[in-house]
Amino acid sequence: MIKHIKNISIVAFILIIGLIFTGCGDKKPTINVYNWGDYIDPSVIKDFEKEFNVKVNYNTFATNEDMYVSIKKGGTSYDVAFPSDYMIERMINEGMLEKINKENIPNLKYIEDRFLDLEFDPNNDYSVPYMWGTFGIIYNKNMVSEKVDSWDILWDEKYKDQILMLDSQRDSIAVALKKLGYSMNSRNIDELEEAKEELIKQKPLVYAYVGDEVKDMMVGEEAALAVVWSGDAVAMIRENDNLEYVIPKEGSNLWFDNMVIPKTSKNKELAEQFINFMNRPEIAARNTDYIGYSTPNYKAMELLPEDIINSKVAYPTDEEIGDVEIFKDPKDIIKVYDEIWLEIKTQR
Ligand code: N2P
Repeated sequence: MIKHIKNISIVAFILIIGLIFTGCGDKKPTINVYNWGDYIDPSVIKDFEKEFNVKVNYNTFATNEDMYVSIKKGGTSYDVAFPSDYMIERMINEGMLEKINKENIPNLKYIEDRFLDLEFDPNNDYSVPYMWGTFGIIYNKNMVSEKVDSWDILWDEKYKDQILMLDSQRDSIAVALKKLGYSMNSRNIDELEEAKEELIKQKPLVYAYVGDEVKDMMVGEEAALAVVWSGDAVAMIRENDNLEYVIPKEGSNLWFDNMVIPKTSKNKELAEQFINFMNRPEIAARNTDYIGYSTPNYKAMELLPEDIINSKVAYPTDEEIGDVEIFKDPKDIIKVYDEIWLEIKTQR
């Protein structure tokens, strides 16, 4: 009996050592990808791994600021990240990004011209378009009876505890600035101070400051009004047709999320292959269909169903989009933003 147990332990030992060794011997190249939550069709990652015989280590973030801090700290050596316009500008200025070799991104030819050579990266030396959109108010038609066309409604006492705000400093401060009639790129300390006071005044009405959970909450009718990014609005309206998305008349934000290669990358070639893959029309169409956001890839548009390409939320005309601003890097006044947000979040 004792001998038998001994034999079993030896076999187990050999098996464990064998497993450890096959694990170590698995020398598949790995790429570290850092993207927003709910911002890709997961099967696309699987397909990339299969086709290129690599492993994708995929992590997510909730705001540009969170992503910036993680990359700056440098814990994980990210190969591809998905920042927005103003954050790309900041990362370029701080020398955090690798130049992209466009010869390795032939699928750039599928990107509509209006998404290329934008101010934050004038020659697309550092970034390749992924998705774009606006932000606005989504509301439940059964819970809000009046016309929704102004940011003011988010300060209406009647909707106490029925309002969701984005847990994102740049976006929420922009909402307050626009409500006050100021530019969302204001560098005027008095205006920023006023925006802070507005958000402090609003806080008792706010049910929660949210990220991706906003979708379940609005679809589940837990709140009446929320500030959301347009693509999330598309996804929510698909699930609950009591919901409607509005770009308020005071104006809003037009944003662009592009793919970049941080200087931390240890596998630039694979990073470029990933970026190119994401702009293969069939892949871009699958991501777009899955997440609801707007693609800058015109060839992918041809593969999408009618209800998506005709969506006024995802693809508004110039008239429908109204008076929008693109965020700029706040540069030295970023400290003011950080302080304002901290003060709002720590208010009781
Ligand atoms: C989706 C993230 C949207 C990014 N969860 C908006 N820039």
